Amino acid sequence: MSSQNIADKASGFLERVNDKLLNVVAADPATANDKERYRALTHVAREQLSRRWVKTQIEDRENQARRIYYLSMEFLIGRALNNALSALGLHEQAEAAFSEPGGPSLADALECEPDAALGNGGLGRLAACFLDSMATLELPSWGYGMRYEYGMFAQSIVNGMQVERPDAWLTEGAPWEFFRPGTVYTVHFGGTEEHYGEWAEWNAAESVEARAYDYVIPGHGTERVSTLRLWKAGAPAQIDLNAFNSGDYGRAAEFKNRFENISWVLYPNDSTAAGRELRLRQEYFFVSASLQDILQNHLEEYGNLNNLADKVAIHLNDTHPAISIAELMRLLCDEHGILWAHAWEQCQRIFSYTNHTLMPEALETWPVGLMQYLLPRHMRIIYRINQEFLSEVEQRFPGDIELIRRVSLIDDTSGDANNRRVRMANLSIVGSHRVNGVSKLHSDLMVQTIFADFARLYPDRFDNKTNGVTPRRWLAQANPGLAALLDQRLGGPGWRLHLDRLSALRSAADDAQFRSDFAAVKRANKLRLAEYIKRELDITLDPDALFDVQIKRIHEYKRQLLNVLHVISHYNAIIHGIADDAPPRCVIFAGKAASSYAMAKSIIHLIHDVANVVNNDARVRDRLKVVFVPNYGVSLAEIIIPAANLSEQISTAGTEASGTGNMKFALNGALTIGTEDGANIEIRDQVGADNIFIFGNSAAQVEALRREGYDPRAIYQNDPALNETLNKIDGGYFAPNDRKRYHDIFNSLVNYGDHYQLLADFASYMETQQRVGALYRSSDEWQRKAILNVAGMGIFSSDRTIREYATETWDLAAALKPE
Ligand code: T68
Repeated sequence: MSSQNIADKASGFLERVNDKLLNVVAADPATANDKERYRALTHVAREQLSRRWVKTQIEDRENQARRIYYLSMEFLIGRALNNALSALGLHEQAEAAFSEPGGPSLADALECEPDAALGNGGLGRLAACFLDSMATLELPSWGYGMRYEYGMFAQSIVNGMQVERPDAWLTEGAPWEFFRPGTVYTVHFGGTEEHYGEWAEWNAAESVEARAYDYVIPGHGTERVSTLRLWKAGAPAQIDLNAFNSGDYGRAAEFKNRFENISWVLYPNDSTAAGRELRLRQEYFFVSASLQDILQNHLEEYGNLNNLADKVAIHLNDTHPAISIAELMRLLCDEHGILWAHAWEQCQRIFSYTNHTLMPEALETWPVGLMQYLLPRHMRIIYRINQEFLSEVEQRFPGDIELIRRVSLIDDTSGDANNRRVRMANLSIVGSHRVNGVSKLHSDLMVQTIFADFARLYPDRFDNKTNGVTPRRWLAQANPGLAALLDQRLGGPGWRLHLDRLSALRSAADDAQFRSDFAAVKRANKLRLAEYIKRELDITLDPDALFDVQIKRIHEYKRQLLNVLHVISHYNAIIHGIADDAPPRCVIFAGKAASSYAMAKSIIHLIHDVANVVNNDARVRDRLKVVFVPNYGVSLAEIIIPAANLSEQISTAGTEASGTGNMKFALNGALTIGTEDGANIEIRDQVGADNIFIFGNSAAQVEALRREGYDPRAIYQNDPALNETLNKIDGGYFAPNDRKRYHDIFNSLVNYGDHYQLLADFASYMETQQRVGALYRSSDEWQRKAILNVAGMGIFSSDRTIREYATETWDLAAALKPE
């Protein structure tokens, strides 16, 4: 665009913002503050998105489009405004409109938006990246989820310890929402069911209203948009008027809360099943509302449900929405009079399911008693599905009682009839036509371990869909410096929609000028992060130091503790004068621990105690700094990732299903130090083994050690560096006033079996970190490898992942335009 053209557009844009300030926000454009400007900007974008939304809906109806409905308890969206401006092609003019020196800036307005943190971690963020890609690829697509009043808790650190605060993200209004007053469904709980042959009647004890709130998801490079429909729970309109009329407002309020609490708060557990009644209520609530909505729209369009499976694909993001399978059967049979066999056939054609973890504690099961009490009709439906399924198994494998026990939808292995549980993964597999894992390794292990029996029964049902991330948010928006450099080098902005074009960068790795430009971008990003850390934590970082970053949920399997062991050993080496060749290093952590996860919280505490000692030891000077950045979330990741030199992906091999942070870092030119786990392996395949630091035992070796027995104490005793490090932790070196503070951590490693095998990988990790340091010193070689990492990341676009789902899982190939 010519500069005159931009100036014209900028002044037109400013007029629109000022108009919204005056007419919607009720603020004087001359004196408006950043928050008001943020709201006005939102309204400018919202208006255009709203028009696009209406047009998209009309098109889809006219075309009688087959649609994909993505059901997820979590959507970790982050902020929306910057993304909306980019998608609408308004970003440049918005920046120009607020470019007057000393005047308000676009960046300051953008900062006013709270993150929509309706998710825990990778699973929720993946759902958000998928929405972006589905819209961008112009798939007729809807996301369905929960409109939590409180999202992922906000994390503060007090005396080195995590403190959780509620995330009241809606208190200042929700300018993005489109409330749909006409879209309300009733969701029932409890009561009894009665049977009449093929049909049954459910006499529920309670009813809750589900009210729809829509978020428009803009596609990039297209005028089509998608919808994320979130449900809020409300008391039925006829609230307990008796209590109200008699002035007993306390009772009336209690009554109201009993209904509304369903959508109050996101459960902050990742990787463990919550197991609470309220959680099951949440799951059923959002599933029932979503399926009712899907059926109602289908009926409006076609007048009957005969072609439902031709027009509707529903994806289950993990088992959290798995009760969908029973609910769809209930709706089809009981509410719409369809015969069981036909309904079941449609069901299996409609559903598909993604598994995100192999860890047994995350596999969802519900007590039969609870299910019976809350969802009696569904329990009966699950029994019938199970009966038919097991009789098929019995026919194919006569007499294999153990097989029947293992694959049954009901777990009664405890021997106690009161302890029977519904296995939601088994229900999901039986009710779906496709089941996938999220990286090659994970999908292989999935069919070899947790789902081995099902893979034998239904070999064609299982496949792999390696995760991806949206390059719009994770490169174009988070790293404008690198984006501009890529635009130059790759001949325009097309890589945003065709990420495989990054491969053309391979030749740029050998171009000294490009290497130096690339390094300058990284340095500017590091300065930006250093300024943030100075402002928030008053810690000074040297922008030329190696920025070594591990940001993700705090979990034992992710092994932040292994990183800490390296930090302490490196600190020891500095003090002993045997690390003089190592470059200055800043080790940066961020992440939240589930509120009830004591070990994870202790690891956060330890990081702070270690930081305190290391950062204040005069002998260390600037050669090592340790930082824990509080309140990790999408927006913080957008600042940290572009500034990283080294990406820590060090989970015990076989435990991290995929990882997506690993992709974001490499895409932004960080080198990875990682295990042979999840998508790390596929990243190595793409960037080349010379350009990534892989260390430690493979999944097979980890498994062999578990089987054959493993002696962490011997490793502790025989490795002097490790010995010194662990003794410091155990001896109270980092907690002089509370010397026993980390005794449990020490014990978990040395005396209680070291379940995640940190000590087994320690030596290999240390040696590899030394090679990292040495390479960082030869700066040019480092830059070359960093560029080759970016060049190799083409296939990790979530556009590629969604194309695979569309063709192999959702039968939506016809809706895809050629690449
Ligand atoms: C993550 N899972 C995987 N779970 O850990 C990660 N769990 O390897 C993978 O890349 C990512 O999913 C996307 O596939 C999670 O994030 C949860 O957040 C979660 C939430 C509730 C209950 C269980």
